[in-house]
This record gives sequence, C-alpha cells and structure tokens, in this order.
Amino acid sequence: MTIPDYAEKIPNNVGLREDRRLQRALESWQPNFLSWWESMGPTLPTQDVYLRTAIDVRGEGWAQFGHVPMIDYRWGIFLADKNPDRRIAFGQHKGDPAWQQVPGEYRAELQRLIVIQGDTEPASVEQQRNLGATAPSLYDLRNLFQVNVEEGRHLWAMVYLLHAYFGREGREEAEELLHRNSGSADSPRILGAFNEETPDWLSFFMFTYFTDRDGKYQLGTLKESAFDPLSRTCEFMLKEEAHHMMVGTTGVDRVVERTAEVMVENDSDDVAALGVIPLPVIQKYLNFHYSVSLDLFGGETSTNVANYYTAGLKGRWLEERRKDDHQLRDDSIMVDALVDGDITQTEVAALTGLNTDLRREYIADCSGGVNRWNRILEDAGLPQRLYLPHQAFNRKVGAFAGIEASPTGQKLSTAEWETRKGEWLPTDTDKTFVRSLMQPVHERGKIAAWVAPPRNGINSQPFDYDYVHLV
Ligand code: BYC
Repeated sequence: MTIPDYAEKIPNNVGLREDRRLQRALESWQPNFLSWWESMGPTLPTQDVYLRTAIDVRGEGWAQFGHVPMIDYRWGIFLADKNPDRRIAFGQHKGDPAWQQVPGEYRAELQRLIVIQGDTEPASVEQQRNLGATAPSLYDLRNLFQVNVEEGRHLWAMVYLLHAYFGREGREEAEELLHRNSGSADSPRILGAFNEETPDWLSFFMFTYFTDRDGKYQLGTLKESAFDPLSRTCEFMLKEEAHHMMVGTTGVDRVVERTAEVMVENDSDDVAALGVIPLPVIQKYLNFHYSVSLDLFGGETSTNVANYYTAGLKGRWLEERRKDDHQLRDDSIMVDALVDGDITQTEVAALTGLNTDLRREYIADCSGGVNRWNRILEDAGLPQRLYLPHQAFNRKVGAFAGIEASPTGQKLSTAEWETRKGEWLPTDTDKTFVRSLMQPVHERGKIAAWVAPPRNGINSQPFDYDYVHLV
C-alpha cells in the first residue's frame, strides 16, 4: 500500500517519486493540461469554489472540502488499494492472477479502451465550459465546477495509465487527448454524444443524468478488467462519479418539481409564459439525451466487445455476481435487431451481445429516474407522465442507425420523420425558449424561478452557503 504523497507537484498514491522518468514525463504533461484547462475549461472567472478534493482513497481522505481557486485544484493520481490476491474473474484467463503489466498481445486493444475513456473526460468539460455564466444558483455553480474538476482528474487517471504502461505511443495519445476538442470540425472527440452541445442547464442536468450514467456503467465494466491498474483506477473514479449522477438526478427532480408547482398553482399545462419549462419540452430533452447516450454502448452486436471480454479486458456489470461460467462460449442472448426491415429481436452468441447486456443494465437504471420524476408529478396531483423513448428512436449507432422510429418504436419513413421529429426532439424554438430562462442567479441564497431549490446543501452546508466567490 503506497502512502499518498500530497506534497508532490502531482499528488498521487502510485509512488511517483520512486519512478523519476514517469514523474518527469507527467510533470511535462502537466503544463499542457493546465493550459488546456485555461483555454477550454470553465469560462466564468471565480476567486474560489467550495470543492471536494481527493487526497487519499480511504476514510475521509477522498473528500476534503474547502474553498479553492480552481486553477490551484490538486488534480491527483489515485488508484484504489491493491488486492495482491486478485484474480481474473472472466474470459479465457479466468482464475489467473490479475495483470500488473500489459500483455503484449492485448496492448493495442487496452490502449484503445483507455483512450476512448480518457477522451470523454475533457470533452465533457469543454461541453460545459460556458454554463457558469447562466447558473441558476451558487449551489448549482459549485456543483458544475465540482463535476468539471473531477472530470479533469479522471483525464489524469487515464493519462497516468497511458504514460506508465504504454511507452511512447501512450505519451502521444496523452497529448492527443488535449488536442481533440468537443464539436471541432477537424479533430472532434471520439464518441458522438461528446460532440453535442450542452448550452443550457436543462441539458446539463440531462447530460449528468443520462451520459454520466453511461460513464458509471462503462467504468463498472473496466473495473472488472484483468489489467489491475485500470481496474483500480476505475474503482476510485466510480466513487467520485456518484456525485455527478446526484447532480443529474436531483437537477431533473428540481426542474420537474418547479414546473409541477406552477402547473398546479395556475391550473394550466401551458406554463412557458410563466417562466418554467413545460413538461413536453422536458420530455424532448430527455428523449435527446437518452437516445444519444444509448449510442454510447456501441452496436447491439459487436465482435470488439466479444474480443474484449474473452481477452479479459472489459467485463460485465457486476461480473462476479453473475451466476454463469463467466466465459459464455456456448451461451446466447436475444438482442434488439432489424430483421427484414422490422424492429424486433434476434438470438446471437452471448459474447457478441455484450453491448446489449450492458445497455439493458443501463436502461433499467434510467427507468429509476423516470419513476422518481413521475412520483413528483403524481404527488402534485398531475396526470402527465414522463417516459423513456423506444431503443430504436433517434439512434445513430447500432442496429437502428439506418432507420427512423417514433418514441413508441413505430418505424417511420424519412419524410414522416422529418415532419414529426420536432414533436419529439428539441426544436430551435424550444432551445431558444430554454436559453431565454437561463438568466444567472449568482446571489447567495437565491435561485432562478424555473428550478426548485435543492433539499440538501453540500457537505451539510445550507443552500445559502457561500459556495462560490466570484471575481
Ligand atoms: N460514437 O463494435 P462497435 C464517461 C465506434 S462515458 C462514435 O459496435 P464497440 C463520461 C466504435 O469505436 C464512458 N463512434 O462498438 C460520461 C467502433 O470503431 P472501431 C466512456 C462509435 O467497440 C460523462 C465502431 O464504431 N467510456 O465516462 O463494441 C462525462 C463499431 O462499434 C460510437 C467508454 O466508452 C459512438 N457512440 O463499443 C464524462 C469505455 N460507438 O473500433 C465521462 C471504452 C461505437 O471499429 N469504450 N463507435 O474504429 C468502449 O468500451 C467501446 O469502445 C464502446 C464501443 C462501448 C464505446
């Protein structure tokens, strides 16, 4: 067990001081990271922010709270404690000791998975960079910045792996992670959802609910990896990820709650003119963020994922709780498919269906959010309900990428889709309306009129705490 070294330039619990070459390499990446943060990170100038900083992975150490100037945030490298007896839980190497080094034959695939994971982290910071200017409260502003600095730390986590285990190619990939940019025409981020805009706070709450939740599930599968340093990194990242999802879950809760309140007070569904977001617009934002996040799981069938699993690089969600042989050579699974042009299911080898397996776990989790938002509507005495659209709706990756479908899973002609898509996805008018509500409230204890205040503050502080000191 390595004692965390917080006095170092790069706080870490990986014994960086004992590996001078690696330390120097990472110290030379650090100024590039900081200049990326300055040019692509949050644009709202602040003096300091009430942030949680990880200084250890155990006890209280992973969550130290205090007012910190954001540029002085200590982005560190922290891996969960090593279990020296850990064994590979699945695939063809099942039962072997977990790997402390990268096996030559899996180097390219592992590097690819780490690069894809690493690419999403700075992408989300870029997507969210202008949101500070329209924050509905200092509490929300602080949460945005917390999410941003931790995504920065998660980038550090992947860059550490690239530098420590993948030689010159790894160092080059680490540079590329700072060169690609969300939405860039020349060098976009790798996965679709990370090139979309997050221009308003409803999008931010939907993103942290749906897209960060993909992060939870992908990290959950990488935590099972036979490559132990990746597993331990992801284990610790997941701990921080929980806060990001809390921001999304309670963010959407609070939007729905406020809309419901105004609907009841005015006995009307037509609440846009009253300064809150109508339920049909919330549904359209939900449809968009859910469908682009479904794409993040890759194709319904994939030989990539079969190979990852067999090699031991990427497992299943809660692999060790599954009651099967953890090799799946003879098993099959029903996956969603387009057969003779019809939206249906088909049976495939379990290994090639593993993206579907993970997507299903994710979908079940997402229903939990919809149920809680519907409870808010029910408790307000309203008959309206939110729902998750069909898996074939608005898909750009996988079995349904080539067709158009309604939120109820009806196949549509292109012409029909073009005519009707504005009923289901945010239109320019919807987006302009939502943006018009995004007037900043940067005054302590105050909140914008389109969202309810949170039930709890951060780290037992009240809602009206001075979470952020602006310049
Ligand atoms: N956009 O075989 P297929 C997070 C590519 S989020 C564009 O079906 P596979 C976070 C695919 O790369 C979690 N391209 O897919 C959240 C492949 O290309 P190649 C991020 C896509 O490989 C919020 C080809 O299409 N982590 O942490 O089975 C804030 C055929 O694909 C997309 C990971 O994703 C797409 N959506 O699975 C901050 C984990 N989907 O290889 C952070 C690492 C697929 O033929 N990544 N393609 O050139 C993976 O496990 C897998 O690469 C994927 C795709 C699940 C993404």
